[in-house]
Amino acid sequence: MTDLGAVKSALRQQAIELPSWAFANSGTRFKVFAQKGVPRTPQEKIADAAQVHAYTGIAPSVALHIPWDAVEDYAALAAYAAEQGVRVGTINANVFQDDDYRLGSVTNPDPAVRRKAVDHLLACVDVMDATGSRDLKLWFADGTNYPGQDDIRARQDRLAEALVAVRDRLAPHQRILLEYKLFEPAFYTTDVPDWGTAYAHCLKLGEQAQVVVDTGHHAPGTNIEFIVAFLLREGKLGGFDFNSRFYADDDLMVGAADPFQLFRIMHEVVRGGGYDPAAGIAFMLDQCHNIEAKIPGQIRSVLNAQEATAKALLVDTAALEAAQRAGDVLGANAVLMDAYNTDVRPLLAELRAEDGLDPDPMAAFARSGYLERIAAERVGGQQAGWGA
Ligand code: LRH
Ligand code: MN
Ligand code: MN
Repeated sequence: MTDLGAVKSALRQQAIELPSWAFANSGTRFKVFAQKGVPRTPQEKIADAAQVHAYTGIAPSVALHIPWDAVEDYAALAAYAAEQGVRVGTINANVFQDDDYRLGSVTNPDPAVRRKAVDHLLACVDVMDATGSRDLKLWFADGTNYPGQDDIRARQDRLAEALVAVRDRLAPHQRILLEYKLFEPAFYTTDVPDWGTAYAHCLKLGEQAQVVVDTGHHAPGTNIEFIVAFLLREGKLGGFDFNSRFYADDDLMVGAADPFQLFRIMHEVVRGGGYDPAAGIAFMLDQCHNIEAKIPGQIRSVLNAQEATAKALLVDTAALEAAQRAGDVLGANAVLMDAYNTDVRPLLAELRAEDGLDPDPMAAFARSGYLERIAAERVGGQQAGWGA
């Protein structure tokens, strides 16, 4: 039997970080569908993210992407976030949207381009100092498109050199979160294609470097929960970029494509002690809403993540371990499936009501009129990301 009171208090500790770029227009390489009222400034993105927190109660921070979210005064931006009831979280360094990076950023064969990329990473640490952020998330679009295009080994050397320079600039409480991705935009080699490569670099960098698992960045069929269990056990899991995929890096709403996979991942997180805030795991969303409304899309994702977490917390650990020890294959599987098949929506509605939130965040936000208000007030939205 699981203690429902303990499950509720664990759920109250949950903190999911929202990506600023989810609130602005983004799309595929074919079309960016503009939406009315999209944020024109980093401040407006933060204001929208604050809405998600206001209705869910579990999304207290916003990740920035620099220079998409460039401002003059980052301390002032952090103060603005606080006024809105949220805080600035992870700083994502963008070294993929400049013509100079055609052949890569930190692994580029040209030392001048590498210097420019590293300088930007170091500038992002300055931003962290101003915002009070703990984590610098590094994803490199670097790679090659054709066999022979560049030296695979030399590119690893250049990557390692850049990472050391960044690590040496970190304050003791700050971390590098290194994100891997199988392919895209590079189609032959990618310089950080998988968790093994990220792990090997982080191991050399030491305690201040950990791996980020973006759930859309693997080959089809990859067992992501195994990677999570392994990295947690090694103390090298830094965080997640949650999103859903059917095919490649689709960036769909969390829990939309495969809620069972999300549950299995959260089960391994709980099992490995990663749900304890002391473990320092950053639970971030990384998605783009191409056709659906952005703020409700983020609310839906947060709620899906919360449901998967509730189910993971409901697993009857004692019964599961007993069945596993007894070699009871069907019994062990049944314990896990019992938790997954529990409808946790009434429990979560009750939790929200107890905490003074509306039990139905989607409906409450829709009723609030916020979307209509920003559509009227904000004219001329900006594009974040791929189309920018
Ligand atoms: C790369 C990625 C990475 C970027 C974000 C915009 O596909 O997942 O996290 O920062 O998308
Ligand atoms: Mn990502
Ligand atoms: Mn991605």
